[in-house]
Amino acid sequence: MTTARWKRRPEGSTWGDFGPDDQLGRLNLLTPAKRREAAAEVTEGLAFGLSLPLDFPGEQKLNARRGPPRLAPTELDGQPFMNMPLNRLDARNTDVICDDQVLLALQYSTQWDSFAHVGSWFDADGDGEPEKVYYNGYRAHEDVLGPGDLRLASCPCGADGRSYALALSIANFAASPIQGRGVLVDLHAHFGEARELVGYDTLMRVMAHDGVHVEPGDMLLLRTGFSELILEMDRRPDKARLDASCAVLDGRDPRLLQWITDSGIAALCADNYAVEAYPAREMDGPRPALPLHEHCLFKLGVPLGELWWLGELAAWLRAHGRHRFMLTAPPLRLPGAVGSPVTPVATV
Ligand code: UVW
Repeated sequence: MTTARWKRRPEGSTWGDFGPDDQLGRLNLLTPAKRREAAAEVTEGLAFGLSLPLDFPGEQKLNARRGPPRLAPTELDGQPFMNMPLNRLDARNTDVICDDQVLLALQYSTQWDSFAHVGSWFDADGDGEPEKVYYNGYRAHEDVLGPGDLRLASCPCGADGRSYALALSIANFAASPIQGRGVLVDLHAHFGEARELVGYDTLMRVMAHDGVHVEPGDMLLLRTGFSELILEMDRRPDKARLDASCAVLDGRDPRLLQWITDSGIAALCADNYAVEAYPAREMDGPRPALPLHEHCLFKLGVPLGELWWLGELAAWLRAHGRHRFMLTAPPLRLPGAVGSPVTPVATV
């Protein structure tokens, strides 16, 4: 198969399988039938919020590029609208108004990664030269724009914009909202706070022990205990301790990556920093720094959720001998954005 965008697709990828212009990847498996299966998991009517407060982890230590949210009032004519009596506009007004804005690194806390988050150098047009491409062959500088790209001036962000994903933006995951069946694997229950590099064998052993079954179109959630540690640290993260704590997937394990392909999961989420160990295990030669990100975001079209808060849900599921629930987790419908905070809700 070839499309207008690519002649070659990466080995093991799903490019084109969901259509030549697909931007949803495995989220296409969140069908009405799948949502009915998810709804059948709702027997108690209990809802669990799966987000950290968005000013956690705190400081700028987990990722030096991403700072905590900065709130400020909106302003008009130099007047900040915080506790603003509207009688300043009209003496008869009795209202008092607060109205704010935020500078927010979209992947600072509980988040989704879109397929525009991680691409790769790959020879998609088959001319022997690799180019920078993303899922389904969408192109850097043409479909995913950054500072200096000429198309920025004519895109919906306008002349002041400095980045904009014309394709593969996170807004797609809100327009076709992420909702389906979630399945939780509780790695923390097996490893506690010990740093454990989880490959295929370990994941299969834990799932078999706990009787967890995953079907195509399910969204897989991994509880490692990492975001519980973050909460304990109360916005003063101890990076060295976090780096040495809790289970994390081994993105360099080819059998694990193949299982992600074969299982048909629609999304992969964890309560830790990057789902996979970062830095990944050393390996010679050209290779992705983030192999699981490459496999999921670039090749398969499987969104990654990170820094989710799963402690309470995991405790309830364990106490009730369950693993499945309905998961509703649309990101912000923010056109052009690469990532997004999310307030996922699990309903049991
Ligand atoms: C890393 O940066 C390691 O992961 P992410 O960007 O997905 O948080």
